[in-house]
Amino acid sequence: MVRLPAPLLRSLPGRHLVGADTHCPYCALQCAMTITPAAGGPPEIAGRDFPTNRGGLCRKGWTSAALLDHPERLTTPLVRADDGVLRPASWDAALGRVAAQVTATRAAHGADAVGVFGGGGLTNEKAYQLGKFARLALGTSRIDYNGRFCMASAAAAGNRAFGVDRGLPFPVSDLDGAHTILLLGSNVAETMPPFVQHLRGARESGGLVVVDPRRTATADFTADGAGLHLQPVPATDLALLLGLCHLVIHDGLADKAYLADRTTGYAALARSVAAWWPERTSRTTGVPVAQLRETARLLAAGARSGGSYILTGRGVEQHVDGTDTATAAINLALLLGLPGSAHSGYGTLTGQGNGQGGREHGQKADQLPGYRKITDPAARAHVAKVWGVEEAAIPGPGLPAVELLASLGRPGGVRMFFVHGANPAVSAPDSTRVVDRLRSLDALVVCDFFLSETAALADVVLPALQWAEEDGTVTNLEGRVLRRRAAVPPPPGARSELWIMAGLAARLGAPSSFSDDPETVFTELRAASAGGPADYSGIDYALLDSGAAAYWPYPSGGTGTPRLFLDAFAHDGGRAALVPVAPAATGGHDAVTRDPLFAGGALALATGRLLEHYQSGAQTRRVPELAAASPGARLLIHPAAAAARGIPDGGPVTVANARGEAHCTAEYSTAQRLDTVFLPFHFPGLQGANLLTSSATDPVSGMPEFKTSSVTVAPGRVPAGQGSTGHRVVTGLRAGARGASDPGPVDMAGALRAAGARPGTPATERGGA
Ligand SMILES: Nc1nc2c(c(=O)[nH]1)N[C@H]1C(S)=C(S)[C@@H](COP(=O)(O)OP(=O)(O)OC[C@H]3O[C@@H](n4cnc5c(=O)[nH]c(N)nc54)[C@H](O)[C@@H]3O)O[C@H]1N2
Ligand SMILES: Nc1nc2c(c(=O)[nH]1)N[C@H]1C(S)=C(S)[C@@H](COP(=O)(O)OP(=O)(O)OC[C@H]3O[C@@H](n4cnc5c(=O)[nH]c(N)nc54)[C@H](O)[C@@H]3O)O[C@H]1N2
Ligand code: SF4
Ligand SMILES: [Mo]
Repeated sequence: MVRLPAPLLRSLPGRHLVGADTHCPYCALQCAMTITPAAGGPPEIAGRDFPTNRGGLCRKGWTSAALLDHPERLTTPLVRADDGVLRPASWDAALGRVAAQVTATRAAHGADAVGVFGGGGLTNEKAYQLGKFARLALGTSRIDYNGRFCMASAAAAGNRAFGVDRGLPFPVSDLDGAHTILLLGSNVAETMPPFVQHLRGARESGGLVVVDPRRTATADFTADGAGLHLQPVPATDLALLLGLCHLVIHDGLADKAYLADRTTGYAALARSVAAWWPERTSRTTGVPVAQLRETARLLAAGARSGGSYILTGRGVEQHVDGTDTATAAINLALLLGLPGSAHSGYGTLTGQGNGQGGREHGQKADQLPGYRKITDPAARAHVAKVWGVEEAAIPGPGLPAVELLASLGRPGGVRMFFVHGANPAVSAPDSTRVVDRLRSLDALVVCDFFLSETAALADVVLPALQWAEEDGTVTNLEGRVLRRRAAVPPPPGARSELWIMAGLAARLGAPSSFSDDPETVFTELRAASAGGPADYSGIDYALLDSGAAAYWPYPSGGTGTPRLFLDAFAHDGGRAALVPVAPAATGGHDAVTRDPLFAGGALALATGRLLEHYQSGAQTRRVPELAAASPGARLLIHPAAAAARGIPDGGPVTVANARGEAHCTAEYSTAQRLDTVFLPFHFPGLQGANLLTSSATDPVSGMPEFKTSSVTVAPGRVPAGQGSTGHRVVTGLRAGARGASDPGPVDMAGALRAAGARPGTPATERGGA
C-alpha cells in the first residue's frame, strides 16, 4: 500500500476519513497515537510524541485497532423477542421500543424507576449528555457510573483536603526529576507502562518507594538501590500512613512554616497520630521500623531539595476505608509541605480513559456539569438556565453505584435500566447478586459495541461507535483536555451514542435540545461548566486542534491551569485542611465492614490488573494477541501456601467464601505474601474475581471493598478453563440470560448476518449460539 504522509491524509474531507492524530481508547494516560488506514486489514497504530507517553504505547494500545473491524462487532440493534431471543431490529423499532418502555415504566412507577449507569470511558461530550439525558429526558435522579468503583475515594479525599478533585494537580512530566516518589497501591508497570519513564529521576536518586503487598513489576524497580519496597499486610495502609505522619512530626521533619501559612487543623492532626509510634505501626502493618524511618527520611530529603511526590492508586483507595486512607496520604504530603509547591505534590493516578472528565460533567449521582453539586441552589440555577428549563425540572441527588445496583428490580427501586460504557455483570462487587438484580429488571438497555456479559442480559442492545470512529474530547489523568478524532469510517449500522441519546430524547419529548454533533455538545458543556470547579468555558475544539495544552480550570478569556494550588487551595480562605482519620478498630468509621482476615487459615484475596487486559475484559479478551498471551484467570499464590493446600503449580484451584466460588488455574509466585493471593478481575463467568468480593462500601465515597476479601483456597473441583474467555463465557451467561421465565440464546449469527458480517468467519467463532 502506498502511504501518504499523515498530515496530507488528515486534511482530506470528513466523509472519507483516512487517519488521524488521536489518543488511545483505554487508560487515563491517554497515550498519543496516529491511526493510518491499511489495505485489507485493521488500520495501523503508531505511538506519537506527547508528554505523557513520549511516543510509547503499551501492548493494549498497539493492538487496539483489532477491535474496529472485529467479527463480533455489533452493527445492528438487537431486541429480545417474545420467545426470549435477542434478534436484529431496525433502529426505529429498537428506539421506539425503548421509548415506549420508558413511558410505561414512568407512568406505572414514577420517573425514579428508570435508572442509568454510565462509564469513565465515555468522552466528555457523551458523559455530559448522559447526565442531561437522565435528568431531563428520563426525569430521573437515578444515575451513577463505574467511576464510583474507581476514583470515588480519592475524589472524596481531594475534595475534603483541597476543596477540589483533579487527579494530578500538576503535569505528569513534573515527576521526571523528583528525588523521592512514594507510590502507594499502584502497579504502573502493568497498568500504565509508558508512565514508568516518569519514575526515572527518583530511581536514579534511590528515592522510589513502592507500597504493595505483592512484589509487583513496579516494586521490582526499587531493586539495586533504586529505592524501597514496603510489603504491608493487605488493608493496613491507613495505619502505615498514620505511622509515617507520626515519624515526620516526631523526628522534626514537618514543614512548620508551610503548615502555619497554608493549612488548617495541625493541632488535631498531631494529636490523632500521636499513638502511632513506629513499633506499633510496624506490628500492625508488618513493615519493619527501619523501612518506615527510611521512607520518612527520603520524603523529607526530597521536600527540601529535588522534589517529593506522594501518589496513590486503587490498591489503597478501593477499600471501605479508602477515603480515609487517601486522606492520610494527603495529610502526610501536607505535613511535608508538598501540595502546591512547584517541585513537589500529591496526586492520585486516575484509571479510565476519561476517568477525570467522566467524573466532572454530571453522570455522578450527586453532580451537575463543571463538577457542581446537584444540591447547590446556585449550581442548579446556572445549569437550568443553560438547559433552558425551570430549576425544579432537575431532579435531586440519586444513589451511588452499589446502592443503585442493589435497588434494581426491588419494590420502590429501578425497574428499567440503561447501561452506557460499563460491564457491571463482571466488574461490580459481589457479581452473583448484581447479575440476579439485572435479571430481575422489567427492561435492560445496554449500549455497547460488543455483546458484553451485561449486554447479553439486555432486552435491547444499541450498537455504538468506537473511539477511532468519532470526534470528542477526554480529560487525561493530569486534568488536560485532549481531542479524540475520527480516523476511520464507522461500520454501517452502528450509530454514535450522541445520536442515540438525541433520538430517544426526541421520542420522549424532552424539554431541552439534544444534539448529535460532538462540537455542539462541547460548546454547551463549556457553558454549563462555566464558573464551576471544573471550568472548561475557555476551551474549544479550535484551541485543542492547535495543539495547545489545556488544563482545567480554563475560564473563558483566561488561560489553563497546569499546576493547581501554587497560590491557594480551593477551600474558602485558600488553605488545605488536615483531617484526622483513624482505622476502624481504633475509633474510625463504624460503618466499616471489611471481611475479618486470616480467620482459621483463610487467605486474603487481593484483586487487580494484568498488563494484557483492560477492566472487565469485554474489549481485550477479543483481541487475539492479548487473549493468547493471557487466556484465562490465574490465581497468583506463594508456592508454600499452595503446597500446604496440595495445590500444584498450574493445577486447577477453587477460591471460595460465603459469597461465591471462582475456578481458575494456580500460578506459583514467590512475589506474593504467604497470607495473600492475587486474582485479576478481567475474566467473566466462573473465573470472576467479583464472585468473591464484598459489596460493603466506604461510608464517605461509596467505593466498594474490591481489594481485600477473605477466601479459602483448595485444589480445584471444576476443571480450570471451563467457561474460560471471550465468547465461550458469553454463551454460558447467555444461556440463562433472562432467568427461568424466558431463557433463550441470542441470535448472534443472524445479528451479524443482518449487519453484513465478513463472510468466511464461522458463526461459532463469532459467538453464535
Ligand atoms: N493493563 C491494565 N491497565 C489499566 C487498567 C486495566 O484494567 N488493565 N485499568 C485502568 C484503570 S480504570 C485503573 S483504575 C488503573 C488501576 O491501576 P492500579 O491502581 O495500578 O491497578 P490495580 O492492579 O487495580 O492495583 C494496584 C496494586 O494494588 C495492590 N494492592 C492490593 N491490595 C492492596 C493493599 O491493601 N495495599 C496496597 N498498598 N496495595 C494493594 C495490588 O497488589 C496491585 O498491584 O489502571 C488503568 N490501567
Ligand atoms: N475485583 C475488582 N473489580 C473491579 C476493580 C478491581 O480492581 N477489582 N476495579 C474497578 C475499576 S477501577 C473500574 S474503572 C471498573 C471498570 O469496570 P467496567 O465498567 O466493567 O469497565 P469496562 O470493561 O471498561 O467496561 C466498559 C464497557 O463499555 C464498552 N464501551 C467502551 N467504550 C464505550 C463507549 O464509548 N460507549 C459505550 N456505550 N460503551 C463503551 C466496552 O465494550 C465494555 O463492554 O471495574 C471495577 N471493578
Ligand atoms: S498505557 Fe494506557 S493509554 Fe497508553 S497505550 Fe497503554 S492502555 Fe493505552
Ligand atoms: Mo478504574
